[in-house]
Parts: sequence; C-alpha cells; structure tokens
Amino acid sequence: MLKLNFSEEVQAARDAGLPLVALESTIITHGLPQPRNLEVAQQAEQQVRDLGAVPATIAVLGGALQIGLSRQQLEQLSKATGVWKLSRADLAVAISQGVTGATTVAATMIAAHLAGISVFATGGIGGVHRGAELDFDVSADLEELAKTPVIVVSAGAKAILDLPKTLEVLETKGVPVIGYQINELPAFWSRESGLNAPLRLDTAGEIAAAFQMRCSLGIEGGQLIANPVPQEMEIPASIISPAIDTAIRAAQEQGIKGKEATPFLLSEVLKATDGRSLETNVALLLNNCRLAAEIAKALV
Ligand code: PSU
Ligand code: MN
Repeated sequence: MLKLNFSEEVQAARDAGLPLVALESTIITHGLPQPRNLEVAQQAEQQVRDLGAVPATIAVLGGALQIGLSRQQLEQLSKATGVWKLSRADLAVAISQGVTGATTVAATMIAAHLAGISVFATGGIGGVHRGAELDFDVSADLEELAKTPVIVVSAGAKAILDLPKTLEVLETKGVPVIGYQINELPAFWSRESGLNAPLRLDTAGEIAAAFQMRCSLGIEGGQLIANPVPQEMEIPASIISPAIDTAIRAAQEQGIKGKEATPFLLSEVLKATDGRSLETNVALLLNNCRLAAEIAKALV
C-alpha cells in the first residue's frame, strides 16, 4: 500500500493550511556536483521559507515516498551513491522495491499532486533532445505537464535541448508555456532563446488565477512557467553555445544516451565554462523558488 511520508515541517504546514512549494531531488543527486548540491538544496528550501511558504523536497528513501525531507535526510540523500533517477516509468518499481531514488520533474509532479501541492520549483525541465528525430529522446517531463495539474516554475527547458522542438511538443500536448514578465522563452542559462514564449503573465496572482481557471474548465495538465535568470547572472548565448556544442560532442564520442544524457551534458557544460554555468544554475533555481513561493501564497 502507498503511504505518503510527510516531514514534520510539511505536516505542520498542512495542518495549518500554509502554502507549500514542492522541490525536486534529481537536481540534488544528478544535476549538481557534491558537496555544493547540499548547500544549494538547503538554500532552495530557505528561499521558499523566507517568502512565507513551506518547502517540500520530494524523494523516495528506502521505498518511502517522502514529501519533505528532514535536515538529516536531505544531507544523506546529497551524499548517497547509487541513487535511482526516477521518472514516471520508475516511480512504482522504486517504491515497491524499497530503493532510494531522486525524483525528476515528471515524478515530482506526480508526488506533489498526490500530496495536494500545486506549485513546484525547479531549474529547467527536460525536453526534446537535439537529434531526437533519430534517437527519439524526448523527456517524460513534457507528457507529465500535459497530464498532471501542477504549476512548474522553471527557467525554461535546459539549453542543451532542442528548444524549438520542445516548444512544438508542448504546444501539441496543450501545455501553457507562460513567460513571466518576458515575451521571449528564456533558455535556462540565458535570458534569450530567439523564440517567443506563447503566453505571458506578469504577476504571481495572474499565474494562480489561470491555473485555477484551467482546473475549473476541466482541462487536465499543468502550466509551465518560464522565469528568466536574473540579468546579472545570465551567461550570454555567445559563451554558452560553444560550451553546449562541446558537451554534446563529448556525449556522442562517449556514447552517452538515455537517462545519463542530461546529467552528463550538465557536468560537461560546467567544465567547459569553468564552473560559471553552476553559479547561473543556482541563481536561476533560487529565483524560481521565490516566484513559486509567491504563486503558492496566491493560490491559498
Ligand atoms: N534541471 C536542472 N538540473 C537537473 C534537472 C533539471 O537544473 O538535473 C533534471 C530534472 O529532474 C529533469 C531531468 O526532470 O533533469 C530531465 O531528465 P531527462 O532529460 O532524462 O528526462
Ligand atoms: Mn531522455
């Protein structure tokens, strides 16, 4: 039988009816290097608290679906080895097998929805990989956005992806892609992608209202909020593009595919930018936590 394990902090927030923001754990175990990953995970949680909402970092620990992690659990997860990367396909097997796994955007959305949490902050979602016309690598994050009613606050899709194709798939699946205070779709490390964001909203209240209207209309699925990285932390396309190209070449040469592709590409971009991409990744994540907290408050 499935049981949701709420952390003390999340349980207290539920009892008091406080606004909650879900946070994913794949970024901790597969997206950021140790030991910085723990520090960033704690900062992300604190950012949500500072704005008057309560963070719920989601993961599977020894088969238990955790909604919120204690300090100690977060620390253990950040140092753990052999942690599974859980998407929709993996979640049930991981829980029933009693393993430890980190949730991607897709799996975090499923767990957040089960826990009654409607807002979720991440860095960037998965999407259509470059060359997907040959290898069909399209992240399950896109299908999840079409199915599960959670607002995902991101800095767009990761720029290692094929952004025009990612936008097309989201459109086909009926996912609202909403630029926050911006007309252009941000490209994760950069504020600009050369692509228009299909929709634009300028306040957390409007984002909350649109979500509630979608639910009232009976349209399944969530909303993708594209929140650009703060200007002073962005990496211009002229610097990040060659770094991404280098990373993609390395992946091809080493035959990195499937679940390993995204973590590998992120760490290669980090090397190619001498660590600058990491600082930008942290800045945009914290920026997304702030907006998600505001949306969560507007929903209450
Ligand atoms: N954003 C980041 N770092 C990450 C990820 C997103 O800044 O590590 C993770 C998310 O969990 C996302 C996953 O769901 O990468 C996508 O993986 P894939 O392309 O294999 O679906
Ligand atoms: Mn994939």
